[in-house]
Amino acid sequence: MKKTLISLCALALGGMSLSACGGSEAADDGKITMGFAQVGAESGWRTANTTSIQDSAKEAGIDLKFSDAQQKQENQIKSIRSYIQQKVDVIAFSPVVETGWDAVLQEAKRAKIPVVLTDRAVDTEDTSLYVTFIGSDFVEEGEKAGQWLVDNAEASDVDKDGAINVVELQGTTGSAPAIDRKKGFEDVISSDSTIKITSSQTGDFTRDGGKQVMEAFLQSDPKIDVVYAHNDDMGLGAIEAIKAAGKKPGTDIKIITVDAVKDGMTALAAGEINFIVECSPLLGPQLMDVAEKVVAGEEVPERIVTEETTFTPEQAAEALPDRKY
Ligand code: GZL
Ligand code: ZN
Repeated sequence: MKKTLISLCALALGGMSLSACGGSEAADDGKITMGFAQVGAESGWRTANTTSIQDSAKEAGIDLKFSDAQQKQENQIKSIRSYIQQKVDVIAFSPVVETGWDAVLQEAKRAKIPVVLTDRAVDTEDTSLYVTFIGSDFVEEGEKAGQWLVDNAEASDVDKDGAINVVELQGTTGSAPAIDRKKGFEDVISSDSTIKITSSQTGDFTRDGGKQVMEAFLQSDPKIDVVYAHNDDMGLGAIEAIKAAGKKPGTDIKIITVDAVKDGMTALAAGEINFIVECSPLLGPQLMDVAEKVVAGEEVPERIVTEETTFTPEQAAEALPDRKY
């Protein structure tokens, strides 16, 4: 289903400049003004995502207003409200959690400002509240992680007790990636009864969070075979905790993560991580392309899925030299 929110508005104005149609008064020079409400700067992935958005806006000649919510939903809502006040041409954001957005998105709709979701989705009945969602399929990312473990089960039972005990470092509670990466992983490993998730807790997508939770797991769970971390940063924190406990990450305890940012890929190439599922942060170019189309009243698909792959240690060593982030 195509969405042409702005085209109806443009038609109603008979081709008058969009600025009279909820567009920005700030940039009457025909430049598009975008308000972007970012989650925070919690991980290597997030900072690469921010760079991609800022660089792409510059490239496209789009006037970008940018805010960092320090991973707090109320800060993102405040930013979106301020963009509505400023009458920007288009609002884009990565919802830190899936729920609690309907009110502010209704306000944007009433102000006739189109909203583009990037990276993470919202859980709402009313899909007229946003024009499109550009981002990865997180369930598929979890499935890819689970499939690697099913395919490498034997070698992953490092204590050879016939049971593969997995501890899970979850992303931010209530976020789409945390919910969906868990779901995809569990769906796939349920096909192998020897694989069990024995402990699971959120590390909030941060390195420190992963380290602290892993320290607790190591104290309470002597038979850990595998760590499944919802992002590289928590996996890297877990590596610090595993080393401090006198164990070899990647050998005594296998590690699977998601993202494939430079630090994660470096640990993978060194054999401290065993498998990484890529989640591309480079959403900037597609976001700017969609913004131009939406403001011009052109149709855009309601879902744009990011292309991404997976990496073994050998593939990481090969890919590292020309990784952009
Ligand atoms: C995924 C993104 C997640 C990354 C984390 O698209 O929302 O948030 O996997 C980041 O590294 O913190
Ligand atoms: Zn075991």
